[in-house]
Amino acid sequence: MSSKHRDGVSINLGFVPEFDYKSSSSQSWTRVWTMSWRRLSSLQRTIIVLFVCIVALCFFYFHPTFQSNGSKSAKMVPINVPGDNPVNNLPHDSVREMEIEKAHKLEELKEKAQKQLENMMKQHGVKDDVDEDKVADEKNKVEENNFENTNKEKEKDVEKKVDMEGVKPELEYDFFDANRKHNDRQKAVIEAFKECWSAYKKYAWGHDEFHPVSKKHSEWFGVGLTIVDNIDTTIIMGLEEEYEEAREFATNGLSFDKDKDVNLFEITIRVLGGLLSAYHLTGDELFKTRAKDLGDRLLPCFNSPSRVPYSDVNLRSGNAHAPRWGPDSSTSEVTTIQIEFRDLSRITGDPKYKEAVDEVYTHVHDEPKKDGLVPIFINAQSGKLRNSGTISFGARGDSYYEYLLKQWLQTGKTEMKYKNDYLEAVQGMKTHLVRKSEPSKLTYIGELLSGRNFSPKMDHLVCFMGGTLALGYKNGLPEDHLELGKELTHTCYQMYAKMPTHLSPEIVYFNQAEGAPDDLIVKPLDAHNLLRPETVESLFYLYRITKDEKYRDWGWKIFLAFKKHARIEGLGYSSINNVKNAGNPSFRDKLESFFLAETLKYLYLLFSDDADLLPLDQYVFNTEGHPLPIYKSA
Ligand code: DMJ
Repeated sequence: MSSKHRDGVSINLGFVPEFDYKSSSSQSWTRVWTMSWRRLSSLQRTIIVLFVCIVALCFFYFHPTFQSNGSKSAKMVPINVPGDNPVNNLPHDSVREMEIEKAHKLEELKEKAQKQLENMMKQHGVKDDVDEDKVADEKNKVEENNFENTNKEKEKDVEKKVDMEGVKPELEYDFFDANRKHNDRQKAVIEAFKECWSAYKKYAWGHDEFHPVSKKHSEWFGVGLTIVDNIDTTIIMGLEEEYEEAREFATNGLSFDKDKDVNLFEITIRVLGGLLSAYHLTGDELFKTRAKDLGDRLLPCFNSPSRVPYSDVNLRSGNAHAPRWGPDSSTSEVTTIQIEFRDLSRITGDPKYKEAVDEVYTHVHDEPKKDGLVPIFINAQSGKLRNSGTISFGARGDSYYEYLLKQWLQTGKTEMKYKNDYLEAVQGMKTHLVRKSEPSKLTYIGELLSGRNFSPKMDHLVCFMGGTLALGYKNGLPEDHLELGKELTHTCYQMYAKMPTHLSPEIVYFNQAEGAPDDLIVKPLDAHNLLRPETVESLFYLYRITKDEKYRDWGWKIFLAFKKHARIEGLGYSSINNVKNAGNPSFRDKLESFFLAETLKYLYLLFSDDADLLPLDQYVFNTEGHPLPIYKSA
């Protein structure tokens, strides 16, 4: 059987004509036809059969023998006007009954033919595109659909992009605008940055760290750390020449294909964070590509039995392991990579980075805690927090708390689990760790040794918390957070002001005994200063949030103290050994990359009068001072 339909008309003959070659008068003619027929493809055969059928049908239909009134009145028979009922459209004349019957028959034939055609096409694997018009129609339709779909996809992409990247303030701010104004304090900070940069460039370019006294360099990760950690600093300060140098290094000098064990946390916050920030501030795909390459090389850290990451990984082999000094990872380290990995997922569209760090967060979230407070060690094998570990807002604990708040902010305040954990931790901190010193009643955050015994020790690292509390308040958390943030920042400033150099030691102990002459006790081994940023970071937040000028003045005094005691003319800045000895603080011969990436950056931002420069409702700074966009959702 064969049929063909065109323009909605289907005709069926009820049989498939057979070529009766055996009874043919000419055997050779038959053979030729048979062979020719066999050589045809299924499609060709189908078309021929259809053609024959339609000719036959026309013959039956239009031949006078088959006409009711002897005329070619077939035109009176409604033939499949789509959507019409043929019976309703018949003429009212004497042949109506016959016409009706014929119409019904034709309808039946049409349906039958249609089914047969479909079956046949299925059999031959032919789609109903044998009709060229239909093919063209279908093609147009497909193209139209594709066009529409592509547009829809594009629209979706735009939506996705907006959703993925959140607001895009970076594109609205021209960092290299020649008309950007800098006040005197900002100019002084820029000068300090440029001095460090040019000395590093001269003596250590492409190496991780610079030693300004010996004019030597050293490697940590082997990735030009000081450059990558500071691409965004050059952008934010509007230093186009330095930015171009950094970009050139990122283009031609930077490689992560290194047989080097790196610390997951450190390289994430400094290098991955630096690249992500550079990408957001410039939109330059190069930084995204580099960030993705690094992110991929760090992922093996998460292949631990508990999914809590190992602390270290070899960049080339992907071999991940616990630190050399012990079986545990630091709690703050495994919980201070989430902002960067989430951002990497957003910009690449690949959820694997976010998923890896989310799992870690969820795991730590589910672990038992002391009123929201965590011990500073966690085992990557078992995933257990070490309960006998110290509880601290300083080394190895600090940024766990910082990233609870900042993840809530980064996700557009949509993920309440972060906020709730943060609120619980602040409450736990107030209950167990916040005390006042004697005699001046300075508010500070101590530690719980072995998770139990209070120690009045506070690392300079803890000084981030004043700013974090203020940032929480700015985002709707209770006002007493701001008050506590102010008190803590005042204490941190006193850690500078009370020292002969006006620079803070690395660690202080607060006096608890009534009647003692001084609030601060500094042990000889804790008297060094690494040019750390936490206090000026808090000053930056507190100034932005309260607009109280005293925070700028404190920041300026700190900057001047750095300049006086940590500067080596023409070579930039070095960490120092003894903040208690103003006559001879002695250089440690090291420029930490965070001095430029955080300390100077936060000072520059603290002194800035430009309200459009990195607004806090559009950017969240990672723990290394790299601004990343706030999204509208998780
Ligand atoms: C930086 O790398 C980061 O601020 C980190 O959170 C703590 N240590 C240094 C600065 O002190």
